[in-house]
Amino acid sequence: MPTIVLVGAQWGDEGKGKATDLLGSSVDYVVKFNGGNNAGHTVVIEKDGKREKYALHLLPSGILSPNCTPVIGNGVVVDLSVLFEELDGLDARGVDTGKLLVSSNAHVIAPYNRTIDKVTERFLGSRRIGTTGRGIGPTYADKMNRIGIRVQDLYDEGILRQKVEAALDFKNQVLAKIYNRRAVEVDEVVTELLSYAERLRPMVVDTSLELGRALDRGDTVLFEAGQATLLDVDHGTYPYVTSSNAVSAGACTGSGVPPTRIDSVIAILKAYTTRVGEGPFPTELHDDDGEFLRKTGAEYGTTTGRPRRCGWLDVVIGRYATRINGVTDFVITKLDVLTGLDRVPICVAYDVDGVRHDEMPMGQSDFHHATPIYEEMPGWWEDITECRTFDELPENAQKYVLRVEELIGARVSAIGVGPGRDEIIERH
Ligand code: 2SA
Ligand code: GDP
Ligand code: MG
Repeated sequence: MPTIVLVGAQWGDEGKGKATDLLGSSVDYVVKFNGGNNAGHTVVIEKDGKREKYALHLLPSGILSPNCTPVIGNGVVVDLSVLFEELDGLDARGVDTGKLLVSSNAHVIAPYNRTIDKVTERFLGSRRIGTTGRGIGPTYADKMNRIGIRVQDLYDEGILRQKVEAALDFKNQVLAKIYNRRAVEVDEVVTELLSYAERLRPMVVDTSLELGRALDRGDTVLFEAGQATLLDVDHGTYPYVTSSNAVSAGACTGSGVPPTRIDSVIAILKAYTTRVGEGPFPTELHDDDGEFLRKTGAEYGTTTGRPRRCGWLDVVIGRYATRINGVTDFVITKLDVLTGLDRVPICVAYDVDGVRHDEMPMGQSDFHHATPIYEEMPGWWEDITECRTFDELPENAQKYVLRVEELIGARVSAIGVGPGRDEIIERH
């Protein structure tokens, strides 16, 4: 398949980084098309018999594959200090980062937007979103308000200054009057942004044109989503979402590659559910089972270290992800984490005020008090991390996967049984 979009099916941290890394070795380009350094993708690679862990935030996970060109598309918001920090970190570990391309249309996270993200969350108190505090929302808000700073603006100091002035005109009043903060100096911001320009210059291209030409040549392109379906600003649990389009359609707007050129969509589905930040979560567990999933699955934020909220698998969400993303294949990850449970519940529908809902309720308030209706599957106790074929899995683990496949309505073509690159079962 020349073009594949890879998305998260739930609330993120499904293991997209590992899946992208796996596919990265067989594609020519990996494109990040949404979000920024709010993402945290962990990739575990075996090197000289030792396990090495990489946590990627802003860079596409494909950067770890030597033959692949990583691309930051126009839909991404770029914190330039983080970009160079991450590049330096990888360079120091011997990863070749020289192929990275950055869209001239991508927006830049200005330092004041990090401040605004953090103070807004504090100001909201109990109504906070639980953002990562990286300035993502305010930067996308500036983009939509048409007062954003783009990568190309760094190459015209006059324009850059005008844009920073326009953005700060209003923000300084908000910072002073509402948040009781000192005004941000235009000069300070312009100087900081210009300090990155020279190092960035060789990476800056028209990435839509580059990708269009690559596809004309017959090259293969993988689009890697940050965050996930239920964190999508249009299709997620608004307002408890991120500020970008994390569903498969976002790959087109976020890269300039049209829908007619997309061939397949792979969704990554964790064998249970997690969420970081605030917002509704029908299958959330506040008991020993929840603690078991958090401990066994090491469910702590890759970017912020926050403990992730944990719960059973919800296939109402799985089916929703199939429909919204047009999923052609699923990868179920972290099946190994469910080993050792007597029974494994799957949420198959919701009860909302005595009414059964097989689909996501139309209204957000209904979703907030949806009670899961569970179907219980028998558990397994055997260690499955060494399994490499479906048939090697214990019978009950096979049954779990087959039942999930049936309920979500799309094929499960791979199953993760551990964090390592090779800890995967492919089904042909
Ligand atoms: P933001 O910062 O504006 O995008 O936050 C808005 C909501 O989106 C959620 N969000 C995430 N959820 C899961 N994983 C993310 N990445 C990191 C990870 C998170 C971390 O891989 O673990 O380290 O805490 C991510 N990024 C954004 C966020 O929790 C808000 O609910
Ligand atoms: P992403 O944001 O979707 O890329 O996911 P994260 O990297 O934030 O979180 C997924 C975590 O699960 C990482 O620590 C991965 O190393 C780990 N992981 C991925 N697949 C598997 C798997 O099949 N089993 C186990 N035990 N861990 C996995
Ligand atoms: Mg993550």
